[in-house]
Amino acid sequence: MKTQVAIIGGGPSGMLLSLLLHREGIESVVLERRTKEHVLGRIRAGVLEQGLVGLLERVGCADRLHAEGYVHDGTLISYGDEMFRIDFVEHTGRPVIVYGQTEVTRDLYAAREAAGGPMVFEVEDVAINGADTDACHVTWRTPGGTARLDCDFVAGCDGFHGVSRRSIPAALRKDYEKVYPFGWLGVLSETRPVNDELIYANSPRGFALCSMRNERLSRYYIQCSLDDRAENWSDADFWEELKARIPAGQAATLETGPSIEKSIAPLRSFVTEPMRWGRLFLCGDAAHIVPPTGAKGLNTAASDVHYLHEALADHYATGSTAGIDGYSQKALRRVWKAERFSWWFSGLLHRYPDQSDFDLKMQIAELEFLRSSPAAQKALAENYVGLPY
Ligand code: RFL
Ligand code: PHB
Repeated sequence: MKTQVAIIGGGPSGMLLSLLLHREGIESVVLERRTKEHVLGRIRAGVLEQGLVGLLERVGCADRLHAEGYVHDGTLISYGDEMFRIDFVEHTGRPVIVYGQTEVTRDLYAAREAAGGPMVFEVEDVAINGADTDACHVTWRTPGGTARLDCDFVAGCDGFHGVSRRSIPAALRKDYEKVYPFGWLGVLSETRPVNDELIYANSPRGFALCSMRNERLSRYYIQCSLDDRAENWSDADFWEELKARIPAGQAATLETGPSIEKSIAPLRSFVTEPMRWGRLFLCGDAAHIVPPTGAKGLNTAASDVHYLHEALADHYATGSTAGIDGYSQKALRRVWKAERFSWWFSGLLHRYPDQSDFDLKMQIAELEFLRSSPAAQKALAENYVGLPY
C-alpha cells in the first residue's frame, strides 16, 4: 500500500488532519489501534475554541455543532461560597462552544467515511521505519503477517501512549514533564446542569468543576487522590462531595441522579521537543499533555493540526520545505502558552498536599484580584477562548 501521508491514530487530531489534507487533494491513510466503537465511546473534552470550530467548518463538520452546541459567553469561578463571572465576549469579543469531543469525533468519522478515505482499525505493533530517510514506511501486524504502508510523511496523532513520540531517538528529543499529585474523578449523568455556564470551584475540600453536554446531560468533576478508584465512589458519595465543594446556593439546586459514566484521570503537564524528526511530525497528545483545567487539550491538538496541514499543503503545492521545517517551532510556541495557562489555572484552583497556610492565602488573594481586576479577567478570557493561530 502507498499513500502521501500515513496518519497514526484515529482520534480527533488524526481525523481532522485527514480531512484538511483531503480538501487540499492530499491522500492519507489513517491507522487506528482500537475499534471505531471504542474511539467513539470515549468521554473527554467539552469546550471548543473558535479556532477549532473554524477548522470543523472548513471540513464540513460543523452543522451539528452549530445546531446542538451551546455558545458560552463567560464562565463562573467560585471559592467557598463566593462566586464571580468572567465575561469572555466583553473581554475578547469571542465566546467558546460547549460540544463534546465525543460528538466532534463522531462528526469527523462521518465526514471521513463520506469522503471515502481509507482507515484501518485494530492495527497492532505499528512501527515507523526510515523516518529520517527517503524510504519512509509504516508497518503493522495482521493475522496473516505484516502489512506495509509506504508514504512521504508520517503524522503521529496517536496520543500520549502512542508509538510515534517513542520512535524519535531519545537522544534527539527532550521531554518536559510535571505530574500533579492528584486526579479528577469525572461523572456523566442525565441530569439538568446546575448552571447555564461552567463553574470552576476552589474549595477547602479540593477543586470541583460543573460542566455539561446538553440540557439533560451534565459532566461534573472533583479533585481526588491519585490512589483513589472510581468504583470506591458511590453516586451518593460523589454528589455529596460535589455539593460540599460548590457555593451553597448552587448546591441547593443541583439535580442529582444515577451516573452513566464514572472515571478517574490523572493530571499531567508534558511537552516533547522537537515535534518533528525527519518525515515524522507529532500532533496533539502525542507531543503534549495539559491538565484539563482550562480545556486546552483538544484545542491545542487542533492548532497543531492546523499548522501541519498548512505546512504539508504548501510543500505539495510548491515543493518548498520552509513550512515543514518551521512546523515544530511554530506549534511549540503556541503549545507552551497553553501549557502555561493550564498550569496556572490548575494552581489557582486545586488543593496541593504540601500547600502551606501562606500558599492558601496567596490562592485566595489571586482569586480576589481576578474578581476585581478587569485586566486580570481579560488575560484569563484571552487564554480561555484560545490564543490566535
Ligand atoms: P487521542 O484522542 O488520544 O487519540 C489518539 C488515537 O490514537 C490511537 N492510538 C494508536 N493508533 C495506532 N497505533 C498506535 N500505536 C496507537 N496508539 C494510540 C488511540 O486509540 C486514539 O484513538 O489524541 P488526539 O487525537 O491528539 O486528541 C487529543 C485529545 O483527545 C485530548 O487532548 C483531550 O481529550 C484531553 N482530555 C481532555 N481535554 C480537555 O480539554 N478536557 C477534558 O475534559 C479532557 N478529558 C482528556 C480527558 C484526555 C484523556 N486521556 C487521554 C486519558 C480525559 C482523558 C481520560
Ligand atoms: C468537560 O466538560 O469535560 C470539561 C470542561 C472544561 C474543562 C475540562 C473538562 O476545563
